Amino acid sequence: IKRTISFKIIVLYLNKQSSAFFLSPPRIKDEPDEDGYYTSPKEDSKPLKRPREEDDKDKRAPEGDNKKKKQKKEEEQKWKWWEEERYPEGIKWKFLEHKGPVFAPPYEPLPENVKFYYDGKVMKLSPKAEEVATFFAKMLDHEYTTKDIFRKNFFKDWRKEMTSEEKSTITNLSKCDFTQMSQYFKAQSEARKQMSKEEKQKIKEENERLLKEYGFCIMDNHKERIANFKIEPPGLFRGRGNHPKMGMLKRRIMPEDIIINCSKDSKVPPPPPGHKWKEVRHDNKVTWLVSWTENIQGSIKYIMLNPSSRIKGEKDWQKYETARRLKKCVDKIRNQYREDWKSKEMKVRQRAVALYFIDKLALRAGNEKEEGETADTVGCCSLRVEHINLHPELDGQEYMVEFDFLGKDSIRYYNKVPVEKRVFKNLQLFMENKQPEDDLFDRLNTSILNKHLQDLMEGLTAKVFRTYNASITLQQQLKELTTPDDNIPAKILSYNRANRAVAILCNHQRAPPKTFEKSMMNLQTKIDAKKDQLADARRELKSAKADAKVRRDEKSKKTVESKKKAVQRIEEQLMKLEVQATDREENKQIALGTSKLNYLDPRISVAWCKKWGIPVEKIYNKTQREKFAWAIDMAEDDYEF
Ligand SMILES: *[C@@H]1O[C@H](CO)[C@@H](O)[C@H](O)[C@H]1NC(C)=O
Ligand SMILES: *[C@@H]1O[C@H](CO)[C@@H](O)[C@H](O)[C@H]1NC(C)=O
Ligand SMILES: *[C@@H]1O[C@H](CO)[C@@H](O)[C@H](O)[C@H]1NC(C)=O
Ligand SMILES: *[C@@H]1O[C@H](CO)[C@@H](O)[C@H](O)[C@H]1NC(C)=O
Ligand SMILES: CC(=O)N[C@H]1CO[C@H](CO)[C@@H](O)[C@@H]1O
Repeated sequence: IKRTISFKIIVLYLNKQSSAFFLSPPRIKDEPDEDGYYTSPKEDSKPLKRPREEDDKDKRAPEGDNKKKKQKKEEEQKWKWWEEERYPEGIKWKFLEHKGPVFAPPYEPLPENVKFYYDGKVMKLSPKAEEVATFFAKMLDHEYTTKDIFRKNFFKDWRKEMTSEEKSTITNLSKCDFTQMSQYFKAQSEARKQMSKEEKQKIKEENERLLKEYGFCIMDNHKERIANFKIEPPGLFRGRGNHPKMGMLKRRIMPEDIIINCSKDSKVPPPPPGHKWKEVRHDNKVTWLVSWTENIQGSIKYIMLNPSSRIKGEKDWQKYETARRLKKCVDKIRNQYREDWKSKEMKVRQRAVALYFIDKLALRAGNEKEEGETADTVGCCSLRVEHINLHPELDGQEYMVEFDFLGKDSIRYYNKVPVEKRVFKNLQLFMENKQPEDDLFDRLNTSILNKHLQDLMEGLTAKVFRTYNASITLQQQLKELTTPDDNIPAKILSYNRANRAVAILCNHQRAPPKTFEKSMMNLQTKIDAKKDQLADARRELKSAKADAKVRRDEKSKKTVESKKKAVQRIEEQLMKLEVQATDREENKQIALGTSKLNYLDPRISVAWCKKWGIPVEKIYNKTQREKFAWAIDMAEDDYEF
């Protein structure tokens, strides 16, 4: 496909703030690739700082290797923002143009034959009441709809949408019969699964059209992918655990709720016909394009750029640079908190013990609850006396602390760790004369701790300790576990083991996937088949050898050689499958994704790949490669975190 760019109008304009000239974004006539991604055409980016040798090589490449060439071209066309100069602190962009959000499709009333019954009698609901009823009907099989809080909240909000007549009739949720509605939606979802190829294609094309129109913005001179340009449809709020607001109506978001952020000189997206935006602002100190306030928690929601964008990538990169700065001063910080364990001030002692936990156990600071999370989850500062048990001796070790509490996302943290004597004594002191539900660190809160961290190092938070420890642990583990003579599958197993060591450290557990047993069984079937195949191949080799002994001619020698190769090939395949099985078994209850995406400096992994000749595709999937494009391009094989 030849990519054509028609520069319809190229306007130079003066950017007053920086007194620099910028090219206004050219109109790009371009098709997205198979996955709906646009790549920035070469002409669209500033000249690269260091010309890359590969460019010349590519030009000399022989004809015919078209696929490879095309791939190479696309690679080149990706914008290497990391080779460009950064904007001054605080400035996020100079030009921003986008199309605004995609709203949820309007409500489609139910067909006439789908009936709702109240107290055994058919009742035709008004459109608004019907819409909210369908939200409940869609969840009918879920245990949520049996919970009292959920039902109470739903019923209260549903009644607000009813006409006064409906309100006076429908007074008891238990008398409402949503069965037909529920069956109708089940049939619809079944029908979607049975859709013909053509219908599926049509939906795919519509999604691609939306992505093409709304999924990208122009930020400065580049087309960048937007992460979440579709606004969530209305429905019933669930929340985690036993959220007190579960069942409440999550309103439909209208253009009148929407604040648009874009640059003054851009084409402001028009609101849908007959509507107005709440506000249009031009604030280049923020990175969001669209925001609104949701009605359940009153929190602000944003539409932002994809992780592959410059803005997100720079932030990610910076995060790892901060963690590397911690590496340089962590010894000093550790010496300091050790001193503070002896402080005369209780507040200082508590702070020092909390810091020790954050450093040693990668605990969160606390109060880092997910939006709307009201479950009883705690972090370091909010630990209560009931969350720890002190054992002067346990499992043959001295000064053991046993932790048991619910952390972020209600994931249980359970750990038994030996601590230093002074920490143990301090904990005994903090717990004296306290009730189980009292705060362990009563002189401490998250803001005090965070302030202290800032004083120790600029940009330091509890999370930086996590990032630092996760990354340094990965680097150490990779050094320890990689055996130079191993083949690629064995090396990848080592990589995954290193990654698992980190995930365990960060407490990233998961329930074994539902499909686990089945996929393990499938793999075992494959292994058994491979073993049979190997036995056959070995038998054939043996008889070929015997044959060759008798005949002693070239032909039978060749046969022996080829049989030998076949045995080797099957042995390798078998080994690969067995490694895969080991990997999967060890991974049963560990979620690698979170640490891979959020805590591990990707340059460590990339350097490891480069050093051992492992294709980076083996450790990062497409999404991850896009997010870490900066690291994949930058990190050399000798990168040290
Ligand atoms: C609501 O209806 C259910 C089922 O008919 C009944 O058991 C319950 O007593 C009713 N509640 C009230 C408050 O009328
Ligand atoms: C990382 O955390 C582990 C687990 O607590 C700890 O044993 C280790 O010392 C830490 N490593 C570094 C370098 O901070
Ligand atoms: C934390 O404690 C300090 C000092 O006691 C207090 O001023 C501050 O308001 C507290 N912050 C929070 C979030 O509780
Ligand atoms: C890549 O892995 C992440 C988990 O880290 C997953 O959420 C995502 O769907 C995967 N993407 C692709 C394209 O497989
Ligand atoms: C939703 C919202 O108002 N977000 C931000 C918009 O930008 C201003 C600064 O101009 C911030 O203060 C708001 O938080």
